[in-house]
Amino acid sequence: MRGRHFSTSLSSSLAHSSLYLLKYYIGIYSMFLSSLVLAQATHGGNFLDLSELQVELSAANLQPAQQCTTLVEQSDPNFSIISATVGKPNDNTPAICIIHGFIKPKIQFVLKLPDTWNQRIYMHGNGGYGGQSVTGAYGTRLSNPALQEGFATLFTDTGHNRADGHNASWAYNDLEKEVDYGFRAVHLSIETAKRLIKTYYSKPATYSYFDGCSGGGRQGLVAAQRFPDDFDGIAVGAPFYDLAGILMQYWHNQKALAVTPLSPEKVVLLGNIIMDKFDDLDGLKDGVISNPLAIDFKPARDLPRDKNGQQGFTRAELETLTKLYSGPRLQGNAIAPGIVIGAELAGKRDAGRTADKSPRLSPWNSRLYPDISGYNQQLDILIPWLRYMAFNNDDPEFDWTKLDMEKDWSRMQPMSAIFNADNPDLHDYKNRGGKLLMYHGWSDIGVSPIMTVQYYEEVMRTMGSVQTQSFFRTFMIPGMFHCNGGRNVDRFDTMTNLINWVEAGIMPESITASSVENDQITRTRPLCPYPQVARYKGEGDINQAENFKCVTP
Ligand SMILES: [Ca+2]
Repeated sequence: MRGRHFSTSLSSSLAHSSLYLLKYYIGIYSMFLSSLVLAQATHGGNFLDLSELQVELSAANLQPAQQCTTLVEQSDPNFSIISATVGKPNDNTPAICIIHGFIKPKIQFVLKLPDTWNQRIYMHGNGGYGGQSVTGAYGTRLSNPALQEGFATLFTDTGHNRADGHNASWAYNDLEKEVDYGFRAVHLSIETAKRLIKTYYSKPATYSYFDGCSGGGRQGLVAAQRFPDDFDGIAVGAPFYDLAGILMQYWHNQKALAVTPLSPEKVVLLGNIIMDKFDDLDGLKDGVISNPLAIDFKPARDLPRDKNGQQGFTRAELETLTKLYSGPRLQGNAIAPGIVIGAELAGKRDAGRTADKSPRLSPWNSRLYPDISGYNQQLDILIPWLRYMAFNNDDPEFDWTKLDMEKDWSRMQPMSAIFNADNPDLHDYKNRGGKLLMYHGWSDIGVSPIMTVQYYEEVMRTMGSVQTQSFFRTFMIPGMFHCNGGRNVDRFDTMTNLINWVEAGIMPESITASSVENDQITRTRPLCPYPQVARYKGEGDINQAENFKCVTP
């Protein structure tokens, strides 16, 4: 089962890469790039470790109680069924009923109902600013593994179509779309789906699950905070949960780099010095900094000075680096953390831009500073947000270099109430029996892993750490980039662990993750529930999870 699933997803991702490459050459790359980067917002591995599942999914198998096509009669003043058709996505999936639904004002969803249904729902989230087509490859690819196991699957476009305009221009003077993207589309889609499911099978779903990374991680936290009844289990990856905070970090980074840029070679020098100095502080020199929070790094103190910048760093470069690692401040207070240490060097595999022909020296390339084609992900995400989403009054001409933090930070707060998912009070979700499994790569330059830890700490302060860990666990992945890729392991099955937790009461004490290259597993490591970290036992193969144990640092 493992081999079958893996090769299916691998070949489909290869097909995607070639398609994207082709589009790159026909010159629409700026639009496609943002969709590529954001479309990768998922980690690899869901439903790959089903052999470890402690419940038999198919034991609950149920057949439909009525004809698929009759579901078009289900429309009411709030929603409409555009179509209900029978289909079979591929050889591995059961025959399904595909419902294309519409909710006012502009929300679309696709609900897929298998002929042999395991009485569960699986909903996948959206990367970035949402807007992925409900009939497109993105939602299909992410839903198929669950469909194969008999889940009903659900995907929404979040109330707008990203093809209507580059990145966030759909949000121009459009509060309805902003609210739908913010929290309304996922909620109304799952509510409507539950109703349709009850009609189709004459029985409500026993369990519903949400799974998303990046923008999808934000949606998962929104569900737990605002709509605790929507899902029994939620997998949250690298949550983009505080837009203003994260994007002010981007702004701060880009301002510093605009004054004094760093060459790719200089970032490699930086990464090598950091690894030489700090790699073994976690007990193992393996090219991975396991706990960035334990590192005391001060560029001006720890890096070599060189007036000419050949063997070391100029004063101006050190100033830029100090800014990058310390983050934006307002009147002396941090409003977001700095970039994380340990994310300077490229990994064996990199989930960044495949269209980039330049050597991938560092994950900063194309994310923090422009790549060979001039693409800079942080500006690509920051600029449309400032123009169309950050303020009550949109200004399509807003110049990011003219932002005035003293004046503009407070102006961002009303819109943050729509998009943010930072409420640490999860009592309602806990009390209804919900389980939350969060993960984040420690070498994520896109969305700050430090902010994820800060949110989790805030929940523990609010609800008590023992209480929190009984329903909400966070797994930090050393060396992993944004949602996947990186210098260490990045393949793990959150869904199997989540289902075991929700349905069999088995709390995830650790999750075995692996690194896969050319279809071969080259490394396994345990992921540990925060604040625990995986520590090498001192002997045995460092590429085998069994030679590590979870300890409290
Ligand atoms: Ca290490």
